[in-house]
Amino acid sequence: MTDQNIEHKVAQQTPESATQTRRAFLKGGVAVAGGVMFSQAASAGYDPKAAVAGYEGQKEITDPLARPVERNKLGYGVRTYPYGMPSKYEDHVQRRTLDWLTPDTYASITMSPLHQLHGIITPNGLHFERYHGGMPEIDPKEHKLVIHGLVERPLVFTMEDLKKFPAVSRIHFIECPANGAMEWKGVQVDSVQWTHGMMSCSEWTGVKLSTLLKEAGVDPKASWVIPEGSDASAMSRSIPMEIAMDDTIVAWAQNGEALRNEQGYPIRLVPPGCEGNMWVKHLRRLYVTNEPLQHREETSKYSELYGDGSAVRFSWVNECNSVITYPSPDFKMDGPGRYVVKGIAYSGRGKIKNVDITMDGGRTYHEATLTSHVLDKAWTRFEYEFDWDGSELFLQSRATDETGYTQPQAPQLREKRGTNPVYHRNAMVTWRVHAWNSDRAGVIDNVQF
Ligand SMILES: Nc1nc2c(c(=O)[nH]1)N[C@H]1C(S)=C(S)[C@@H](COP(=O)(O)O)O[C@H]1N2
Ligand SMILES: [Mo]
Repeated sequence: MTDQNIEHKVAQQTPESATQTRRAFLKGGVAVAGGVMFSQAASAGYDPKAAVAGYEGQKEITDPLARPVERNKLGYGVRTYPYGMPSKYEDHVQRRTLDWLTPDTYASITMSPLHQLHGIITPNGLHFERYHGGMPEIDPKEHKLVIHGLVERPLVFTMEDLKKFPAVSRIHFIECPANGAMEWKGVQVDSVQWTHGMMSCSEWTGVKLSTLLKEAGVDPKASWVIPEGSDASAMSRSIPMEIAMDDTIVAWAQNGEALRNEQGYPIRLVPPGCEGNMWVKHLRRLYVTNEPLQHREETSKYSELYGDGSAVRFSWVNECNSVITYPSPDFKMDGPGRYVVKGIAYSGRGKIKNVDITMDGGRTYHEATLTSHVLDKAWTRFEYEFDWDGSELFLQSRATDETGYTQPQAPQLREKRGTNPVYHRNAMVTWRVHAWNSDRAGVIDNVQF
């Protein structure tokens, strides 16, 4: 039996609907980009000699089985680069900053390119970054962590001491509660990197804070732990003892290597599910006390004003949220056909239970498939397949977490919070896909109801 016969047989056995689905996915790529089909020779069977001959006579390779150009010379000796970097063809994938967001370059907010990420782990070089007073560079040999205040035994740990304790490795997202803050009053930005890029997700390795606190012996009167960083901002927050004693980690590693400097080398606090500002970097001390911080910084910065004039002094947990990363405003639809909606869902209160997709701005919903591990307080990937008929869409995702909480529509959240808050904007965002027959065919905009 020749190869052609086999192909013929397979085609006959494949149900019509399955073949159509497969073709529909590729339609855009092959037809629009003028993709190359197998030549007669190639599909009849692979002949290496013919392929080489074909290559040598040609400037442009049209035969996908032709000998690759790379085979004509030796490659690089990889040992020249003891620390690997992404392919040079990926250098458009970068974390980025909006210059007008901070008054100077010491205060910085650099956001993760969510529309270019895959899976649930953020590569260390693409982790978002937030500093209030510039990044220090700390020698781990000199660095010490102090636990003091209401404890039986105040303790000082070197990095070596810390690493002698039993460690845990956990995958958790970190989100600045100001993620999305630019969008309270209306649409301001046109990329998911700007609407949601103040978050990332990593595997963090370190010792549980409860292990260290037990070592120091916490006074039963103590109800707060106040961490402080070594950098110019002396970053600190009031952390309730329950959070400190629960799943909080003092981490020295991120995705298998030492913390990046931007992430708080040599140690940072990791209080899973909590606001990014509690994840104190370059951690130098933990003050155990029965009173929360009194200084103006915390109450003026992190307290929340509500629309009705009331205020919440403390908030710790980031609510359930989600966003569609594809299709999103960095992309353009390439004609009617089959598409896969892709996105990220997460909750500071536990696991994601389900994600629903709407194409008509919330009139009808369809359940998405969760396509990654579903972990506690971690990014969870979802996908939803659909056939685009070319009509206008209002795409949104709506996540529900294991507590049963569902993220709100923007008007619902605005009713509760007004339009002046900064933090905890977890409303659904809307990507408007312009109709294929309109003058902005397939363009995708960030819009709001
Ligand atoms: N020492 C120190 N820790 C800090 C900060 C800081 O400026 N200094 N910024 C906080 C804020 S506001 C956020 S959102 C997170 C950001 O963590 P990342 O830079 O690792 O993404 O770090 C927190 N920890
Ligand atoms: Mo933050």
